[in-house]
Amino acid sequence: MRTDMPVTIRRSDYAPPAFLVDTVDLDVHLDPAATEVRARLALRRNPAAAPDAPLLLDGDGLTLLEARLDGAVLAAGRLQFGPDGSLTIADPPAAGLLETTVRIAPEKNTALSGLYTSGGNFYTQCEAEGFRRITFFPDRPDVMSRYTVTIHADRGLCPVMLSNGNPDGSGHGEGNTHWVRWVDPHPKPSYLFALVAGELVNVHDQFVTKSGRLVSLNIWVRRGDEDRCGHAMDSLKRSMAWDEEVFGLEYDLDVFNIAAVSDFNMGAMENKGLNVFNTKYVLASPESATDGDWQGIETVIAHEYFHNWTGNRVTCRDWFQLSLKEGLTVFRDQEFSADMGSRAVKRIRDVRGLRAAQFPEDAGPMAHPVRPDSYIEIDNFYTPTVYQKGAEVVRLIHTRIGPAAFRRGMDLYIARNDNQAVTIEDFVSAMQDASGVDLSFFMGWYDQAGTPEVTAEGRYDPEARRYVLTLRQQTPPTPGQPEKKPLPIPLAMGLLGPDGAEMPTRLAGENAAQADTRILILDNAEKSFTFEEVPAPPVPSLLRGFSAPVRLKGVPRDRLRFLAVHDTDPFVRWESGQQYAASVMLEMVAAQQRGEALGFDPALAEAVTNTLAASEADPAFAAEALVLPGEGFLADQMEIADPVAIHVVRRHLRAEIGRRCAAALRATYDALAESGPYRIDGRSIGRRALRNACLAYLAAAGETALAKAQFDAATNMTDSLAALSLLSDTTGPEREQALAAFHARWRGDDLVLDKWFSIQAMAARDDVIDQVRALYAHPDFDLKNPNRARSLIGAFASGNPARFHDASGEGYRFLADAVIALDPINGSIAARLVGPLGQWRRQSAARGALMRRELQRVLDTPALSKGTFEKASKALL
Ligand code: B3K
Ligand code: ZN
Repeated sequence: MRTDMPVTIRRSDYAPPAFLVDTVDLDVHLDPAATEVRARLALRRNPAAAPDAPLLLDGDGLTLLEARLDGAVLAAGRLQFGPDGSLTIADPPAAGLLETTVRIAPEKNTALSGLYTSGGNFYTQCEAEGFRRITFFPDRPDVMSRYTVTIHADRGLCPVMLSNGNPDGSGHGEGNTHWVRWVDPHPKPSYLFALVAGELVNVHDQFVTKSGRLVSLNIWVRRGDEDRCGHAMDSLKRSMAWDEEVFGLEYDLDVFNIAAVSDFNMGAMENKGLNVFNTKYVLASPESATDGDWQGIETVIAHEYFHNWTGNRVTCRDWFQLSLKEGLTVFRDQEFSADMGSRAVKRIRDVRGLRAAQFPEDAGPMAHPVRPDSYIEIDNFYTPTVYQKGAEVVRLIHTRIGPAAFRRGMDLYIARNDNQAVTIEDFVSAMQDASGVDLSFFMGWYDQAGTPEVTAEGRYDPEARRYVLTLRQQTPPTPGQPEKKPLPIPLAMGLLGPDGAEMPTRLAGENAAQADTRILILDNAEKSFTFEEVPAPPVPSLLRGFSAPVRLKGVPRDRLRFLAVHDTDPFVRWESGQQYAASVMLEMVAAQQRGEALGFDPALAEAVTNTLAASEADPAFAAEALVLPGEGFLADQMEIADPVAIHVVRRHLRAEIGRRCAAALRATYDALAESGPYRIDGRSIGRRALRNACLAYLAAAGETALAKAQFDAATNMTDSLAALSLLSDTTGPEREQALAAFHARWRGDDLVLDKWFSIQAMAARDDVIDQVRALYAHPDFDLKNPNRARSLIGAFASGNPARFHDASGEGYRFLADAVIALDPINGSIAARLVGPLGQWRRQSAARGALMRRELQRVLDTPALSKGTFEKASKALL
């Protein structure tokens, strides 16, 4: 158990920095065991801060070799070291030049925060608080400085040396060393600092901005990976063009570098002019990457590029404002991907993702507002709530004020706040001022946690030809927020006639009817809307396009069936089908719990047949519609989840549908067989998704041989992996043959090997826990590599609910063992893995007790990182 109690940081305690740093001059002498960093900081007192505030420089694990102030060595008496590694300088002048030299050991840095080595090369990760692991500095985003960075290293060890900004000279040094200088003309917070050096090769291209700036684009990878960068480069160029066209935002340096690294804590990082990427989001070839991987690359490349304006030029005042950059940038990358492919399918996927990750978070022990009030470890708040729900809140504003006003609001936001560190209020007020719409009430979405539940009730008066729609909202309590206020909920909606046709709508008091979707604003606990001149009893279609991150409850099944067929909005058609299936499945789960036989609702088979018959028009949409609601989605609808019963029901239905619809499934499967070269356009991706959805049903009905045949013949990773994951659920010899063949073929490719681990961790077999333990001891398993750790531990705990929640508690024990082993190596990844154990309140009493026992065991571990401490202790509250 930790003996010191980690400090809680509160938003209400914000105080401006005591000192500002106008310029930073770094000299970095790279050495894996002993790197020296000399920093020259031009400091001055911040006129906005208290005049006697101390000069505190953050630091973490630094060995100070020397400190000088305006050229004079600082005596030891003026240096005070804090228990956290920080440095306070006594009697600071109002302004001065502070020079420090520190020593660090990149090769010992397994946390992958600060400067570290991977495969002999050097990389950095500074967001949120990694810069303090490189040099002493006021490491907070509201200190923005201009950086000049000179890197020195052995020529053989580091032929390539990169940092932020533009290159500004290079030369020979002593012995076999050389140096390179980089100057970033734009002021930036320390979290955007980056340095990459080592043996790297670049794939080069260029882009001319709309005002004529020639930008050199480079993707830096290990030799041998050059031929897998084409899609990333193409995505980058499309992102640059899109941001100019849609938001008028142009790139602002002469070079844009991306470096790919295989040891990386998350997806990618938007460092100014030098993005660092997990190889997972750069490298792709048809043989080795799935369609999902291709789409992920496009999204992440765009996301990091878009941060150049939303995040870098306009940054966050403090880490509570994280969603200011993340929610907005996710919104921007979602819009970009929607424009690149099918908007409807993109929306469906985003909503699926939000519900799979954010809804449970909002209903669990770590529930927090999009703008949190407090944290122990900020790393724990890079969450689906800050990112995905944050993007939904930006979308609400977009829906409320319309696209034209939103664009004016973005222009105003950037014009007012360029080169500044600002708050969420600054964003909302720009949107308000540009639109003339009062958005003060919308701030509630940033400050209140929990998912609002919305219900609707309609009454039709045939005499008066009037329809009254009453909407109600209510948000369940979350930790620390027992009372909830109503929020402004924009509800996109329409009315359908009995024939399924869209009816024009006219609200009481309006002069003219509106032909299509309109927005109602539910801004009270309850509000009624009266529609006039409604010729027949209407069917309301609500929450079109998922216009707000809420749970729409209580829509009767007959209406869901009607909407699934007739609605004009593709999202509502998909959603209604899913909600219908979910309602049937939850009833079956209850039957299963009572020990009754599992029946079958023929409407589900009918829906599959109808979807297949109409699939030619939009195969990607059909594929989304065919997939039954996921196990996590169903669990999230239950007060007390029953992961095993849910799994049994879903499996039963898949097999049953596979049998009943076998002919149609097989016909579609055969018709979609691909001939010709592999293509990754939207239609080809949709066709593969639909074909693999058919295969999944057929395999569930026992057609293992078909899956094996596809596996053997596959020429792309999408088809190969789809077949392998179906085989991995089975027990026959084909399974072992396929897994062995896959391993033999791909053992030299880390990204593909991750998939091999994940598939086995997520398999629907009774002996999965034993297999997962065996894989943990496999020679190819490496706890130090975050991708590999996630591919086994994360995939099992989050992707295999029925086995993770095995009644024996073995799944929980495995997870806790892994967290305890990983915590001293990489506390950030360990803390992330704790999540699934925190959901104990939504499990049965028996499971809950086992989960709590493991959380307690984690918490009792000596010297636990503060991130893991925060996750485990909050989960136990
Ligand atoms: N800003 C980074 C995430 C940093 C996470 C630090 N624990 C990537 C992104 O959101 O673009
Ligand atoms: Zn981001």
